[in-house]
Amino acid sequence: MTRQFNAEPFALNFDKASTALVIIDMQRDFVEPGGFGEALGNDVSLVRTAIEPCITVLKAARDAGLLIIHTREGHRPDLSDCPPAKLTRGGKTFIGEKGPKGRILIRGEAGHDIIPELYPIAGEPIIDKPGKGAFYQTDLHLILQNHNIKTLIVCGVTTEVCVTTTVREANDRGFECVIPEDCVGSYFPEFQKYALEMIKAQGGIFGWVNHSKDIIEGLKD
Ligand code: TIU
Repeated sequence: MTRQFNAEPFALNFDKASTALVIIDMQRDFVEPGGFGEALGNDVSLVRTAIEPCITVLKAARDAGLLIIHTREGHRPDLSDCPPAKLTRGGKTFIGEKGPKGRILIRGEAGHDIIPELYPIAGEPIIDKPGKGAFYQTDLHLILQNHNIKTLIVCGVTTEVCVTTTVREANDRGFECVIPEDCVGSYFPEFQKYALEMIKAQGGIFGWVNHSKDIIEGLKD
C-alpha cells in the first residue's frame, strides 16, 4: 500500500515493505564524552539532542516492521583498513589511541559500540564501515537490494559528515532518502542547518527532509 511522508520539498510516497530505517553511527565515540568526537575538539552535548527523537522513530519503525539497519564507523585493531591520510588528519593521531572508553574508533572497544538507548536487537543488521559513507567498502547496498528496499529514513550523526555522505551515496544508487531533522545531530549548528537545506534544495536534489513526528504519522495504521 502506498503511503506518504509529509516532507520538504514535497510529500514522499513510500511503501512500508520497501522502506528501511538506517541509523548512522550513534556510537559512544561520537555522542558521549571521552570518544572520537570530543578528541577532535567538539562539544558532544550538541549531538545528544538527536537521541530522544531517534528513540521514538526506532520504536515506530520496529512496530511497523521496517527493516532496521545500524552503522558504526571504525577500524580493525591493527588499523590495516584505516587510510594513513585519515589516521594523521589534523596533524595528530586519535584513531587507535587509548581513551576512557577503550581505543578510539576501534571495532570491539566500548567507545565504538552503539549507545545503549538505541542498541540493535536481534535481526537488525549492523554495518561496520571504515569511511564516512555507509556504502563504501560495506555490504549495505547488497542487503538493501536483497530486501527490495527503495526508500531510506536516515537518522544519526553527524549531519554534515556521515549522514549526508551516506544520503549522497544512496541517492546516486537510486534510493529515495528522507532525513527527519530532529533525528540528526551536528557539532556545528550552522552546518546542520545548511546540510539539511542542501539535501532538499533544487526540488530535492539529494532527498527529503521532515521531522520525527512526520515519520511516526506516516507509519501509523
Ligand atoms: N567528525 C564528525 O563530525 N563525524 C565523523 O567523523 N563521523 C561521523 O559523522 N559519524
